[in-house]
Amino acid sequence: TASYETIRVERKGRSALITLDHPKALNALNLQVMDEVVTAAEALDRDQGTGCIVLTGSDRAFAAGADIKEMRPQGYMDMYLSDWFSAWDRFAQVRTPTIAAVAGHALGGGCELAMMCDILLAADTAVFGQPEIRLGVIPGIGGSQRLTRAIGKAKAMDLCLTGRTMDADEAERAGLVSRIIPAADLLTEAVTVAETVAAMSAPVAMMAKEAVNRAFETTLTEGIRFERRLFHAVFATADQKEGMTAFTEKRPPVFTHR
Ligand code: CO8
Repeated sequence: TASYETIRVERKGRSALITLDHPKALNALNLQVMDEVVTAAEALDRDQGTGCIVLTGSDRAFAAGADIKEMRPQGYMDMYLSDWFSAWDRFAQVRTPTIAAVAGHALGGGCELAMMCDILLAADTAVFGQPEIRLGVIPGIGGSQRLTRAIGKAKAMDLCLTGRTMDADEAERAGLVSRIIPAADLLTEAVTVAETVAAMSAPVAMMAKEAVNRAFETTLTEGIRFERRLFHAVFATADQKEGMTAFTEKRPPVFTHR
């Protein structure tokens, strides 16, 4: 596998773990981190042996935002011509299901990166926020859009305009995270969830992900039509036959992932 300087990549059966490992700046997301995370995630996505990807940070920080020191001297033309941070869109385009396992700070770009993942698991130590306004800027990796879709206008405005943070409990109540896990168990639990997802039919899991994500892009009528087309399509898979046969034979299914 490729060698990375700011992340670690491990395989565990059909699931994979990407750990942000840039502790000096609390995993601040600079251009190198972006490049490495996107490269690693796309490589795992291309590998049909990968059924789920977990993205995590350290106990102290998932990521404390985009790298402020790297951004500080940039001008508009630098940002515009390099299309600063646009490569993160490629992480969001990964078709394999992704899980963010968040402990500690998930601020600014860190919160935005966690929100790009399909399942967001929070340690009880997790802290979320879009504090960019305190730096004289606004969210730039999708925060104003994904946070608003996830938790609604009231809290999204509150967080983006005051820069205040919210703890794991508030994040769960608001619907940003699906589960809160004691910090000591976060990674074990995240890997268990990943293994559960990775044991499903890979194409069917991709279709489920695609169908849910469509809800954010389209009308209800079109979304339901999209879902129905995919639903019909799963009947072309060996895994549909296996799943339904295993049920009637009262045994666990063994998916071949196609
Ligand atoms: N960027 C660069 N360095 C950082 C960042 C960051 N986002 N966050 C922390 N660090 C560094 C600190 O500077 C410090 O370095 P040093 O030891 O060299 O001084 C080290 O990490 C440890 O941090 P602290 O000493 O501050 O640790 P504390 O535990 O006291 O505080 C906090 C932790 C509360 C997380 C604090 O570090 C903090 O407030 N960090 C900044 C959080 C923030 O504002 N994040 C938003 C960044 S802006 C952003 O994400 C915008 C994205 C949009 C860009 C769009 C472009 C198109």
